[in-house]
Amino acid sequence: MQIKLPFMRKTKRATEQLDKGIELDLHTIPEHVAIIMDGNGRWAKERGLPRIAGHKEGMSNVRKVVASASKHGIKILTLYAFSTENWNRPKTEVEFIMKLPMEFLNTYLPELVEENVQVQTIGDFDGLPSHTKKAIQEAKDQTRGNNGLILNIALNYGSRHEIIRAIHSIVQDVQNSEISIDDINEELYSSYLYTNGMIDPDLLIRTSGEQRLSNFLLWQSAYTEFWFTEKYWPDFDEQLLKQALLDFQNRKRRYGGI
Ligand code: V07
Repeated sequence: MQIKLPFMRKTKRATEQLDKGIELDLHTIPEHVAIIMDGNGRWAKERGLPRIAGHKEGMSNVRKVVASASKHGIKILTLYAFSTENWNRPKTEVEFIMKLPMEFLNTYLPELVEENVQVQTIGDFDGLPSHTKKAIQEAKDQTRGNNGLILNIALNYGSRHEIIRAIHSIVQDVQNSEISIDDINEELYSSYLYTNGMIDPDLLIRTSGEQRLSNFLLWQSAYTEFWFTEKYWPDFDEQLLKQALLDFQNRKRRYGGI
């Protein structure tokens, strides 16, 4: 009979990594990683479960991936949790999803505070149900002073809406003489977006095999590296994140070579 001891498993894992010769370069970790967390419904369907079971599993995975991202020194993790288009889903599914921020924060907020994570959001916050807003506002308030990973949740977010909203504000500020037309440049325009003050994403990951942007961070991803995996979001783990980071670093190395 073979007895598995914890230290043996650890040694084996380290050896496998050494064998492959893969280790992350700590100096070129992407600062801002954005993820389209796709495939929760399909994950559930394959198990004969309702779609909402997939969303719930996806929620638990958010917690794990936040820990992995923080461990690898990522500064901003932007997660596409709910798009402006997602309101078209069945009412019961939307209602379930809108309870997830509350459920996530009831379960994990103390840990996030402990881990120095700061919670932020992008998207149309006013358009959310009041119980959802309340839970998130509480999380923002409790983590305001933290200076570790920024967990940036895209909620009721749509990039074209964000762009139009910015144009409205800019035109208004021109009319009020707060700015002049000549002030309008890329930097000023960026400051009118929800992502004001954040650097653009270095790496964008999409799970579940689709290879589109789906109205996510259109302006901000002008120079972003894209990375796709067939795996569904609930199955996206630290191993895969590491693979994405390694691929990102290899691409950067190649561009730097000439
Ligand atoms: C949502 C789970 C992940 C898969 C995609 C859709 C469903 C976590 C949050 C969350 C976490 C922190 C926070 C606010 C929200 C969340 C929504 C949906 C709307 F401050 N998972 N998750 N929010 N899903």
